[in-house]
Amino acid sequence: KERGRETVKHVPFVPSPQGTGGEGQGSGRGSALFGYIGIDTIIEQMRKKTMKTGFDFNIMVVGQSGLGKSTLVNTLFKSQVSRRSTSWSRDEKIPKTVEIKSVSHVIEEGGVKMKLTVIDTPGFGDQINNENCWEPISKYINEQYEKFLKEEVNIARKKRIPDTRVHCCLYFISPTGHSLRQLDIEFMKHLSRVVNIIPVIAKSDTLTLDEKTEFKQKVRKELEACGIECYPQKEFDEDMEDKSDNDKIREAMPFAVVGSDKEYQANAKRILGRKTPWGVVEVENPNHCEFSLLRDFMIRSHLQDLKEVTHNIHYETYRAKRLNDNGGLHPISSSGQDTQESNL
Ligand SMILES: Nc1nc2c(ncn2[C@@H]2O[C@H](COP(=O)(O)OP(=O)(O)OP(=O)(O)O)[C@@H](O)[C@H]2O)c(=O)[nH]1
Ligand SMILES: [Mg+2]
Repeated sequence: KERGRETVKHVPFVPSPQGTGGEGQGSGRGSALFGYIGIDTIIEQMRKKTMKTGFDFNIMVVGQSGLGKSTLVNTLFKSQVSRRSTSWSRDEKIPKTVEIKSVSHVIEEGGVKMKLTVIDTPGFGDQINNENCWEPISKYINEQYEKFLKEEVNIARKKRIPDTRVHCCLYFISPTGHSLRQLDIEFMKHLSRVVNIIPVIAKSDTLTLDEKTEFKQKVRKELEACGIECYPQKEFDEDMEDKSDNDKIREAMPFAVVGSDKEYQANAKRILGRKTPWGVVEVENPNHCEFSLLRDFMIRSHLQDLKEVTHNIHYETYRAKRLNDNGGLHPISSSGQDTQESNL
């Protein structure tokens, strides 16, 4: 148990993962040659602040009706965060235009509160003529940047600007096994520069293993041929470590996912799955599908980065352009010329 201790010089505490306690640490134990300063407590300080304030995460789902968007979001966050359209009456007409609906929930885990907003886009790609159906979505995304900018350039701005900007857009590709449709390409072409797009292959339990591998490869090639860069974008890798981590993700994209909100019993454990005549597809089993890869990547390793890229790249691009044109914006007070302060 004590292995590795003998070389520890200045690593006096490990923040408790349970989110409790934390007091009285940072002193004493294992001091360095000239004594412990306590720089590393910044992590603990930040943790406490985040625990107090919580954070926003806004995720948008786009894809044709019935591809399992609502189901997947519910699977990701293990709850009924996204309403299933089955609650709509059967004879309700297909909406004429792309509607944008957002639902917010506060989810808490280990004392950390996340205000999750799921932005659904029913009607996308459901028309006979789907030309330009990316437009209302692009408009919505830009409106959120505009809202944020308006707050930011206010002379008396809020200490914490409400963040409604879309941090992540999950794009659902139909599991055809053929190739991307024009609609998919158009959407990603127009939006990959304004928002972080993560493409996924929907309902991948409908593909055989070979079909899945082949389809994934094909999609990657097509995206490359069209010059579409999804998240994580190569140009924003910060160092070699980032690059090698992200290369692995880029090579594995688009994740072939399966969603479900039904629980089953497997080896004395409750699991989310889809029951078929030949067995249960276990959503979180990496041998069955890539749901857990997506979840680990999107939430457990890159959630903060998704927020940062949104703020530092996408929003910044919008902001620079907007302030350059200065169309419609009130002149900025001289003292507040540079408002480039991080709000993350
Ligand atoms: N085979 C399979 N079926 C799925 C999967 N995910 C969802 N479904 C089923 O597909 C149907 C549609 O799922 P939804 O989650 O409502 O799809 P949606 O994309 O939100 O549909 P709209 O809200 O109408 O745009 C439901 O019957 C789901 O049970 C999946 O991964 N594999
Ligand atoms: Mg839905």
